[in-house]
Amino acid sequence: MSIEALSPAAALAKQTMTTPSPFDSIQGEKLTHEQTAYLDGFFSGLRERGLTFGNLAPNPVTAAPAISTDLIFEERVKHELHPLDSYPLLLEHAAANKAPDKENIYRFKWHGLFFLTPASEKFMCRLKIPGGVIKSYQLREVAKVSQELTSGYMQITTRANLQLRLIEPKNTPEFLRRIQSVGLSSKGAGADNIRNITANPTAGIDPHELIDTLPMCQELAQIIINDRALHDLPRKFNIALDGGGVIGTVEDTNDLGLKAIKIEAPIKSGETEIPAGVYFRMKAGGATGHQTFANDMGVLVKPEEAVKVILAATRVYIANGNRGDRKKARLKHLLDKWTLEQYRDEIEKLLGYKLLRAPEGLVPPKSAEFPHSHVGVYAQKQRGLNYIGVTVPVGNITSKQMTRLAEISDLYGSGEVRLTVWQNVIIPNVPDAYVETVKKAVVKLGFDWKQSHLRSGLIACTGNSYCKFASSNTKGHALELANYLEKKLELDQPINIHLTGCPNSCAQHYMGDIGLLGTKVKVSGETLEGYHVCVGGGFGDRQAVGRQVFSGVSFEQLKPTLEKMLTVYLKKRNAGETFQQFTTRHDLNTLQTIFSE
Ligand code: SRM
Ligand code: SF4
Repeated sequence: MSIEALSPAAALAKQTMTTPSPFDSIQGEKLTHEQTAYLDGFFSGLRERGLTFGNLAPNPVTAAPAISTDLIFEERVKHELHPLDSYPLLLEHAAANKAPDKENIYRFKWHGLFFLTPASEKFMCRLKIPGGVIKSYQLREVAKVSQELTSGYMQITTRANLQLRLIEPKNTPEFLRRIQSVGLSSKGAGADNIRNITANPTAGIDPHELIDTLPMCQELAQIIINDRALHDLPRKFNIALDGGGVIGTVEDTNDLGLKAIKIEAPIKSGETEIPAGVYFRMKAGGATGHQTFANDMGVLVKPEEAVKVILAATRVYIANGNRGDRKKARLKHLLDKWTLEQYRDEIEKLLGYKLLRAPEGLVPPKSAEFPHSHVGVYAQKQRGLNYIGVTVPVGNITSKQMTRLAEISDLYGSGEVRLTVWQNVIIPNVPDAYVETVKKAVVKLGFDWKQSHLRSGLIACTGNSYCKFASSNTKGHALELANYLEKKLELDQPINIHLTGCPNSCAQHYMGDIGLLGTKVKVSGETLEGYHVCVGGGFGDRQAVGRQVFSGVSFEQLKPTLEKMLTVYLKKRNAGETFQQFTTRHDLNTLQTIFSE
């Protein structure tokens, strides 16, 4: 009879009834109280199943739950202890205020914590802020935490996110507790995880958008944080959702990028009639550091199935991505091996149904004309309300500035701020009557709401102040360049300048009008910080991988080089021609010649 079939009292009696163990010592050693209790329980269990000790056969020899010796470092570390289970280790490190070893450096990235060695024996924490939407109470607490436990300043990242740094090991539990207490998270912000999901920074307020992508973005983020299987990918994975407004998300640089289009009237795709409405085009395999944009998968995804389809596409990657070679592990590499059709078929197998095929010749959605038209004051779809795009120089923001930003958004907006992938911010929901006040407040803060053709699209990765990969001081150089160029020339069109400190391309230099890739340069026997110079990159409708026009230019030399390039462009361009168009219509030799004359 099973215990469940007994009355509660009888079941309790049976559970507590034990069969004493026949042993009181092992190899002459008297058993301890715990050992006796354990063995009593063991023999009671046998009796319960009608067995005696003599009935027991040794366990068949089975293969250990294979931690293959062939596993590469990262996969082995994940198998030995799932990084999401490493919190007790984090507590241990905190208690001793000690630096993690190589394995735990890797595991702690699942908590968003990056150990900054050799730059510093402290942590940087990357948060996750789906869609870049952050509330004033969150800004305030992050600012306070930054002041009390970190360096006192933060960076807005190229995934519309925040990073704080110089957190001592002993402060990591308090840091995490405090950011979590205001509904923020850093779980899965680094390593083999789905990174911060981006959406249009003007989602829900852009008068031109086809669909508000924020609800999808937030639903997706919520599912991910609650699914352990989505925290063990072969490599990093980027997802972006674009609702088709004027301010994009650079979705084509992501592993998965969805962009909304509108089908005005029913349209035939093979035998199927596709009703009019809004759909997403899905692109896959972007990784600009590998000089690859995402490719269109030829399907139309209905908004109501978008989350499901994205999750299926992610799971197919999880199951099939390369876990043996980190350099060939991105979705892009899987798609180099597979066709896009094969990837689509595998996604459909998981979904259990076929996706709508995009009809041949369906015009792809148009992107924003200029990538940084988000800076300035713009009317929202909600009458009488405006969003104000603000340039934050290379994304650096102090805790004082952040607190004031929270205050401005509370006083004159809706207590919300949007972070952008251009390392800037947008203050939404400002009534007409408050626009002038906000403009003044922003300037007083040390930021600018005025569109600057040079500064609004100036992006720089962390650089060598903290990143071990960096060859140069990208953020510092970016600001110096802007100061220099502003004095020398006046642009009448926006030009994006992206500076990355190494080929990892965190600031996506290949998609800048001008892309600068950090390198070391030897000048008269001296090693200096410098850059390779690319031109003509772009994304969306202007999608192009920049071409390297000069290599190894020292930073001091870079200033007059860029001045010359821009001056030549202003002088020699055709009417209305953008810098990208101008550089694209010349071959590299010609560009080198005219830029050096
Ligand atoms: Fe990145 C690694 C900073 C966006 C490609 N990135 C790093 C590390 C963690 C270096 C490290 O492993 O120690 C950098 C931390 C430095 C620090 O202390 O701040 C770092 N990446 C950044 C950020 C902060 C740059 C910024 O200034 O904004 C961006 C954080 C985004 C976020 O909030 O999640 C950042 N990194 C990107 C992007 C752009 C994007 O994701 O949209 C890319 C290129 C696009 C792409 O998908 O490849 C990017 N980071 C990399 C790579 C190369 C990955 C590859 O497949 O080749 C690495 C190295 C790696 O993963 O092994 C890397
Ligand atoms: Fe560091 Fe290189 Fe990324 Fe810059 S591009 S943050 S140097 S990894």
